[in-house]
Amino acid sequence: MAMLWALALVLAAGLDAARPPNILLIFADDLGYGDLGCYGHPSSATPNLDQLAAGGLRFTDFYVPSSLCTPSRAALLTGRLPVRTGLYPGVLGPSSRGGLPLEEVTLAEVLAARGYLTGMAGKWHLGVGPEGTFLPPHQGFHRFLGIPYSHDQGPCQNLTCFPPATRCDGTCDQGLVPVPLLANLSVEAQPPWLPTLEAHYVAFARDLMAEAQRQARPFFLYYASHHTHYPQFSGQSFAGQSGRGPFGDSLMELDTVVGALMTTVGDLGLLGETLVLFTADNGPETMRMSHGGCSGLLRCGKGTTYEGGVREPALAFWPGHISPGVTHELASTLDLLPTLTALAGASLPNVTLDGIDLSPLLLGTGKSPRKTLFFYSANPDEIRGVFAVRSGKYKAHFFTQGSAHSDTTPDPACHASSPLTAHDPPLLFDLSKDPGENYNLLGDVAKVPPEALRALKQLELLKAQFDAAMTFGPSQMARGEDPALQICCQPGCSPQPSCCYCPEPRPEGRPRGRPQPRPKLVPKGRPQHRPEPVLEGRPQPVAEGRPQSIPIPEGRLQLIPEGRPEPLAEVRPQPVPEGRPEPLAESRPQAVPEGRPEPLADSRLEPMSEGRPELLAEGRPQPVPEGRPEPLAEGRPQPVPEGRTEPVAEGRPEPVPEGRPEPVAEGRPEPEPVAEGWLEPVAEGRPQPVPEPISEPISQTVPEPIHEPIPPTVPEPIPESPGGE
Ligand SMILES: [Ca+2]
Ligand SMILES: [Ca+2]
Repeated sequence: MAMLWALALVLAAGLDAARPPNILLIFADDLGYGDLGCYGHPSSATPNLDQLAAGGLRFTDFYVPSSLCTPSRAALLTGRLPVRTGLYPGVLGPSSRGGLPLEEVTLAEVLAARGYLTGMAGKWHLGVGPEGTFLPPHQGFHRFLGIPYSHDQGPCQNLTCFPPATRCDGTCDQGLVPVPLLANLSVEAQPPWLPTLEAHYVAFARDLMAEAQRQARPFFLYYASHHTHYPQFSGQSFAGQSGRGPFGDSLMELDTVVGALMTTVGDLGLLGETLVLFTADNGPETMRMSHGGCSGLLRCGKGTTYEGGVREPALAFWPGHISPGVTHELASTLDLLPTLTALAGASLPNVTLDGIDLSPLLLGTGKSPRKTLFFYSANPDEIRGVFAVRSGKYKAHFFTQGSAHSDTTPDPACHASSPLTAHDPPLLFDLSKDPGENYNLLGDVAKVPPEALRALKQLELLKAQFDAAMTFGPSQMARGEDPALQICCQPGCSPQPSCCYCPEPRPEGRPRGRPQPRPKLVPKGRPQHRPEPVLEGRPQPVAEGRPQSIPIPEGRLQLIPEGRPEPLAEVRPQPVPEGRPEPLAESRPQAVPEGRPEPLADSRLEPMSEGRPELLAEGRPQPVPEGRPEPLAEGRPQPVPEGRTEPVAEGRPEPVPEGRPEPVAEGRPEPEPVAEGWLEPVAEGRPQPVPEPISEPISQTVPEPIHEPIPPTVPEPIPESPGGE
């Protein structure tokens, strides 16, 4: 034991002197506690995540504070409960006026101030606002490529979710513009081609990591995958391949993305210097039945404060620093900001935090300082306060309410038909004996063990104290909606919203086995993107003097200049005054009744520059890099271009209404995520055991169909969506 302590202290001491670790934070969407192979799912294909679990720390009692997208993401990035930051009730939509208040200090801002190169790929869902004021570039992310909300928050019923031609099934939100793919503050496509979306993100991630290494800076990459939120989608390599239907295919692509990211980290020689975290924003949406996730043995799912809604799979991987194992200590996404701040040697924002520094738990120097967890409903109010409290192994439900998201489970308490119910005395469960919350300890008053009565009193006291001390921030959702805030790739076009349609072309069928020419992202005469790297297991070598990643064509704006390291630990996030309402702009356009779209004010959005729309036109223009495609690593059998956004043709005809076919780009092969061999030996001198090489090369994760693959074209009946959460 003494030796272990000494070792841990050496490691901990070494952290201070060493460069701050790179941080790769992978966040899944609507993924349940029971969905991964390493959490017991019998038919999920998640070899890369399972490998992270085998070589890292796997949490059994890791939570999110809210079981919906927007509030959970706000908590992740701020370390503060969503009721403080105003991200309640429900979630933000494409027309929402509100967003994560800019004065909130995000993890990206904390780490950027420490000198990190910060980037985000994927789903934001913390607001768009007028002129994109709430988007990630305004919250500390140097680079952003993603969709600003859920990918079902736009018409998607005519989109292809699985190649070659399987439509997205079920219902999607109606009456809105197609979901846009944004690069920083510019619209890349509306909608993007979903089957290659994650490949775009991986290419973005590779660029970010390589660029950080070139600049000798640590990176913070927040990879917020759309998987496994409804509607499920994937690239061709996974369609019908998982053996678990569309959900499994989507999850399989997510897992391969993890492998591709880890391969990049490994090939850059950064495995020992990179802390990798994986978790998800809320429990499974069981209303999708087999197309949704699985909370395993836990009760209910998304939208509820039962365990299935708020307990998530979570993995922490950092060879040489985090010992492989399983922990039953309590932890929360709220804790990531203080934990990562400590590990990075950065400064905490001067605000009330709900998170706790868990670095002793991660580094093996102590137990989790977290002893309690408080859970609000999807529609919290100050009168009722927290719905449920966990302290140690006991959890009390003072209020419960079902949710449409958790429909179709065998337990009617999960369903939307289960009304808001006060419990006095509360429902009390011993989660160590009964993680499924099946047996209320107070159900039979005559048989209540004294220990449970003591726990009850403690939990009641915790709730009373917590509710009394909590001050809700003003609700951002209460600011309402303004249809004119919907993003449009052709600002000022008419009629809206149907003219806001600049789809990414559909790739042709992917020829296998021979090199394909890389497609141009923009026509001749326009600023050229560097073609994105291939989504394969091996990153391109980082050549000296390599051009900047993510080139931004002329007219694009980069909010934070790159290419120069930021001063370390000088800039401190400003304190956030709490409880200060954000005043509504008086000049805000009035909301328009639904169904009657109002043309966007011309002054709001910049006119498109050469057919490329921008949301914002201020800041600093980014020079066009001298970028040129990097050569693919030798021996790569097949350079796979990326099927990237084709710009909107000028003078494009009026968009076609529903049922219009998606455009086809000739000869545009589809990127195929491949990840292989990312688990390489850690740098010499690392005391930590290194996980065994993965048994199966992930390049072959296009597996043989397990048993009977479900034809992706056979849709299951999907209930109506409550929409966009
Ligand atoms: Ca979610
Ligand atoms: Ca901020």
